[in-house]
Amino acid sequence: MATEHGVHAAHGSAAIANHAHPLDPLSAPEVERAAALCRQRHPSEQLRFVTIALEEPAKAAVAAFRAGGPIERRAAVVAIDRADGRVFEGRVDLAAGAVEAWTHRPGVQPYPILEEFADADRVIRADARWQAALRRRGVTDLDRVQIDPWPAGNFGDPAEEGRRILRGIAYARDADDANGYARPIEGVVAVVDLNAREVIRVVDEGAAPVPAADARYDAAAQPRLRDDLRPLEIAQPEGPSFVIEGHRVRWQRWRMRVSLHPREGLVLHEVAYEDRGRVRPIAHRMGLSEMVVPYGDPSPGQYFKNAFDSGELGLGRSTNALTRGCDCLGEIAYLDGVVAGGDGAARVLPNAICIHEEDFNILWKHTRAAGQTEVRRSRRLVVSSWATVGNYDYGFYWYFYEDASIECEVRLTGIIQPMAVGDGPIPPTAHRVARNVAGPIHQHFFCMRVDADVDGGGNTVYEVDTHPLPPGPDNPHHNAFAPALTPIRSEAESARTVNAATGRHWRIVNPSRLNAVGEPVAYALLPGETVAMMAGEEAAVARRATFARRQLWVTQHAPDELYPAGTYPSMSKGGDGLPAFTAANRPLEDRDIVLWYVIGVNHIVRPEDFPITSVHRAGFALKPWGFFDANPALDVAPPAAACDCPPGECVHGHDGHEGHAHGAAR
Ligand SMILES: [Cu+2]
Repeated sequence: MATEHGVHAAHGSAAIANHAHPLDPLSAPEVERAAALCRQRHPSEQLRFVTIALEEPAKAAVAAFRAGGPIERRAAVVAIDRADGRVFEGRVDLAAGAVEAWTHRPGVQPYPILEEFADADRVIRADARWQAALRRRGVTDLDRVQIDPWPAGNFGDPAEEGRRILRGIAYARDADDANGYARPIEGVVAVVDLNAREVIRVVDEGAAPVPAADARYDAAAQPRLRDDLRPLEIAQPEGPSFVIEGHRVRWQRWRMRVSLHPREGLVLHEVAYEDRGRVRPIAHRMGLSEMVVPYGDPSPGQYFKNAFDSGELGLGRSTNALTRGCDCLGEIAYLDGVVAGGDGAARVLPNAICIHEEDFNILWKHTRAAGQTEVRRSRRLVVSSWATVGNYDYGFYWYFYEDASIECEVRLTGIIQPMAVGDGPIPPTAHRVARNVAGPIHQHFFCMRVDADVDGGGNTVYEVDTHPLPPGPDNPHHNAFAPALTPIRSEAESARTVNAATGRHWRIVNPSRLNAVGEPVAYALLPGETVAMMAGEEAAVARRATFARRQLWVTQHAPDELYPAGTYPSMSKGGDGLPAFTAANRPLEDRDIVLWYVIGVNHIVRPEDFPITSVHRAGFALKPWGFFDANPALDVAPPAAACDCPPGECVHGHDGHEGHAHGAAR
């Protein structure tokens, strides 16, 4: 795609070929070539593909490419032979046309493919026990019932051991376009074996009245819509200020690569900032590595709800096609995503990633005296994507600012996971939102993986706590306080918690490079809203999502350590991922290190969350901390467009700018 302003987004292999880079995601032809080669290697009629993704080349190979070396293109494949349920991992050299490895992985369950969801839906609907349980609750229009497949978790049930399990829960609907989550059918859970393609058990306990109200949120269902807003238009008559070449994005001093991973969703690579002609790296790779939503209600229809939306469901493949003017406002460029269907055919996800600029109020300002104001508008580059996973919709946003700071923000909206309740008192683990509908309490955890590369070379993470200093001759007025920096020396020390009382944050320091005041350059990781995991230590989810029991982990970089709950969290017993990575207790000082920061949201459900919940935002920031010698945004130009300051008082640059006529320009 090329807009009239010469901004290019990578659509299809031609654009990729023009800007080929070892970190480009697989193109549609590459996905299909990998699938075809795997089929030759494993010629089963029922071979299905879970993921076909770029096997990211080692950092040394990327550096060699930059120095003029060859480009490597390999696919990492996860496949399941549905004839016998065996899982395979493949490694395909796309240039050589060779399957270099094809490994049977017993005892793991990759996330289901869409065909399996369809199978589960079919066998549940046909099951007489399930039909009877619904009829007992007064649900008779079974064709209209919506069935949501839930990851099974692992609760130690011997009947589920070694099987490929999903739990189907059901919702009554009066129309095909009804709110699918308004009328939960409580206490009926169909347990499906996806390999056997059969319902192995129907849980039927804890019944409650099926809510009657359809709780619609679409515009057509509202009695009256507001009509008191006048148009607000965002115009960039000369086009946006960023340039996209293939997957590379440049905006002012920022440099990065942007792509969609079939499992992780939005991923950024080679994030760097140009400082006086030198491109200084900040992170090799940043993105969401896992998430989990543990529910806190113990009832039979709820206790198992612990969705790992990335590793158990696939965020990339769940990514929305975004719409200009609705999802994204202004001068927008989109990048497509490419994922593999179960049959190995490439599915192009159009408009998967939105890239645009936003005015973001004031960057900096000072008024010396009346009429002597220096003020700069803040402009930010926004890179975002949205995924819908069942009832919830999640936005993943990265903001890049002109003062070299970065913010990561997750946006949560969609519909709460509902629970049907009677008219009497309900337990404290759920909150009533409407007649016979409650929202069980739950938490959302997002583990953001930051493969740090602060100014290149080795980095060290310091924990920074600010404390009062002891009173004494050096502190006679008892007012002194100062930060204390503690290095995180090894992985045994690396599972950290936030601490509001000491204003705790972390600094990623490059000990080999000094700034103008003689201190090592650094970026700080500043926590935002987060919370501890509430599930008890012995809870299945606490063992499987150990990452969410802390807010920061640091590990030494290893190319195969990407997922904090392990590569295959579905039905895992726990222990994979960060607990296993950090058990090696590798040293962390002046090394190639990875930070895993966990955003946590405690969701005590409100009536206002129903029938749809407005966006809630949570995130963290990366801020230069002595990375520069002074504020790097001094050279941001004053507002050029017409401003309203009185004649003679406006000191911010209108030299030569036509149209800046002191309030006369509108
Ligand atoms: Cu929630």
